[in-house]
Amino acid sequence: MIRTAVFSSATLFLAACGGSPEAAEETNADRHESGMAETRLYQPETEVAQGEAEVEIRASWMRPHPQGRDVTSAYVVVRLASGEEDLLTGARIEGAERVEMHGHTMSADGAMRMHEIPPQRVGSEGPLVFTPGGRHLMVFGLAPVSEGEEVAGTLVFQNAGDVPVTFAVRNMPPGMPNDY
Ligand SMILES: [Cu+2]
Repeated sequence: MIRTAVFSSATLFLAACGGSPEAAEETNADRHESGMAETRLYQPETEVAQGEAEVEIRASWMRPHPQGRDVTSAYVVVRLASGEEDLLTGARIEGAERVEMHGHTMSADGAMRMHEIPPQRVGSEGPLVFTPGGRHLMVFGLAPVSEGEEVAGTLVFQNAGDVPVTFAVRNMPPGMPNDY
């Protein structure tokens, strides 16, 4: 029994992280749950020092809406360009009702679920990555977008303030590693 459980967990994890075009973000969009026993894969609530900071935004893109849905996901990579550290506190997207920062966790039974995550730190140790199967921006109430369009938005940082971002609508992630 134990072997079976471990195997299914590993399979689910790979499925969620394998860059499948039908990423779990969209198909599970209605299944936001919280308060369950889970493995925490993302930074907990954190605080960063007040100060000057500049950030660099790369690889910002958004998936076309799944047919008949008004929820989609967007991704971005944030690097600290100067300063000690910063905190991404939220995001806005033009025309969207709201944007939430989400992550996935694996529950005790091996199921991957997504949930809202707290503000995320970016420091000099490496980029803060939003990517399929991991952190993502959940975009609610935006009129459907299609491959090739661009959508304007804003990332909100504690130290760097409001930083404009353009999300390219595309089915596949931008190439790696150059875009990161
Ligand atoms: Cu989500």
